[in-house]
Amino acid sequence: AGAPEKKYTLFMLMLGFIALMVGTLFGPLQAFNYGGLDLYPFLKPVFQSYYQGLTIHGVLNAIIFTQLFGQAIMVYLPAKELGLRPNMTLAWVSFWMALIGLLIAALPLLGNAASVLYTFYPPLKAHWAFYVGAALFVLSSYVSIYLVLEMWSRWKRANPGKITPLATYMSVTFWLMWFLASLGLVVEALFLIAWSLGLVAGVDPLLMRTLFWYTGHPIVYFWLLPAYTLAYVTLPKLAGGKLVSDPLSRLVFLLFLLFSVPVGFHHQFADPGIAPYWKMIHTILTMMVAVPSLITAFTIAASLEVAGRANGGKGLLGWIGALPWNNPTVLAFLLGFLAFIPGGAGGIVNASFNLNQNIHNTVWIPGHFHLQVGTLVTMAAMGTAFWLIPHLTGKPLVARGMALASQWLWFLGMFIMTFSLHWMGFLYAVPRRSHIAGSPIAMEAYRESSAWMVLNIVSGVILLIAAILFFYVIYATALQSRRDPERVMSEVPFSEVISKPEGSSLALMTERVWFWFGIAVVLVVLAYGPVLFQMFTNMNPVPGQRLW
Ligand code: HAS
Repeated sequence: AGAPEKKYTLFMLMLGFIALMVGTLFGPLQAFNYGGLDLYPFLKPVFQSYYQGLTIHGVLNAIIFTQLFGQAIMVYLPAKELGLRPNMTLAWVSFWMALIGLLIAALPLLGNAASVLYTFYPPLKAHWAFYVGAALFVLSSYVSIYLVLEMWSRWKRANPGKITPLATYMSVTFWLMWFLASLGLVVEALFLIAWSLGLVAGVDPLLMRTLFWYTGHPIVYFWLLPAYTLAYVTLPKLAGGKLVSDPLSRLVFLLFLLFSVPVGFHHQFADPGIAPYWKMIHTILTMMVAVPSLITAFTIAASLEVAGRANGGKGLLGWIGALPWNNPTVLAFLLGFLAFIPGGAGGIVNASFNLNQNIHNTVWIPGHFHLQVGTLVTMAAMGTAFWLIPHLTGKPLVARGMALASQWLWFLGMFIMTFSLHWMGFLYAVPRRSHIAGSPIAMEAYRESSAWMVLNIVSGVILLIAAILFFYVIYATALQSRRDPERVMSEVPFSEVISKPEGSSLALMTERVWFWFGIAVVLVVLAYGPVLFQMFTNMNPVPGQRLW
């Protein structure tokens, strides 16, 4: 594999994909549940319940896979762009912390002692090993933050006055955003560990939920931004074109740094104990954080148009057909972004204080986030694996046709599933996270809407086939003995840009990263400070309910 950072990136990436594979296999079981088909009784005694399966599905896919993908991509891209090697000792420390944390958390998950879902709301109480393992896993990302900031400052010292190259800028703002965003989870973890070990008698559920959502919304941008980074810095080139504007792309990441965090109350519109005006402030800030995605829609679509026209596409829409749909990486991004349009629109419905009443805690919500993280983010990772694994190993992609089929099927399966979930949540208020066979309320809502819910079974089967094809392709690629450096990309396909950062006042303004980070901190203090102060001073601890 050559350079040591390649080996590190491959290990992080593959560990992430193993987590995704195990987590994904539980997906069809959730989909079948909403189709009225409960397969969990057949999995006993290995897996005990729908809730155990749902916890494994959510934790592995949404928390483990996404973070590992970020730790692979958002360290490797700046290293290649700057031509610098990260501190390899610390890079491996981060890998081992993630792996050991994952294994510690996996034991109670597999033993049904942590079936608390990926939101782990008290008073549900998991075994302490779950919280300790998860904390160690998350802390490994702090090492990644250091790796990137250290490379960046090394580059800055050698290049005084120059504008940070784009992928590195995206990576630096991404990791700073995550540092600020993760603090809620870190504080919550301290409470939960003490509580699960019996060191404190109880914890306050509202405070825990608030700390959780402090991190829980920006974490979705922590999942999203590696996909956006790849879309900005590699997709235009892979599609045969150029990125239209470097400064505008930087602005997007700066806006995410500013607005990702102070928005968490939009998950708590239905919670008592938070005054409505605070919820309204978070609604407005949430609308602000949609802006960088709207800019992304423009910049990526315009860059794709440049590519399509360079490939010979003519007329108003002819460039779309001229894009390389037969390149599995490009295909994955195109389909992922198409899904992101209704997903983003649904997000704006969720964020609208009053509309939220209609869809909160219904299956509309998993419909929303399977378009976002389940489709765009996952497809960006899958699509990138098709060139990145060959690039890292020197082994060419096998079964290209299967790679293409996996992406079409994944998109189709997610489309059918999310369509029916949105419909069912919106029109029939089918509750989310409900074991249909075990919940009379869910059963009643389900009966009214059963024709739609059957689509979930169809989608579960399609997604299972898509997953088998995808995992076959990547493991067959990585594990083959044939190396053929001629047939793999030897360099990261960084895109050229049309509008450059040099001489741009916008680019100069965004370059003052620490100043903007300071503003982001101030915004968070204003949007959260008074409420958190009140919650900490009026704690109302409850003992909790052990689940094992
Ligand atoms: Fe969300 C709940 C609001 C984005 C994930 N969200 C969730 C949950 C998850 C999640 C996991 O305000 C459930 C948590 C739980 O378990 O309870 N979300 C938003 C808003 C956005 C948003 C306003 N969410 C995401 C992303 C996620 C994600 C991204 C994962 C990666 N979300 C909410 C709210 C809730 C919520 C409430 C709580 C609801 C409740 O009551 O519980 C925005 O950031 C969305 C902005 C996006 C856009 C779309 C732009 C379109 C683009 C595509 C361009 C297309 C191109 C294609 C270029 C405005 C960029 C060209 C193609 C060719 C072929 C030419």
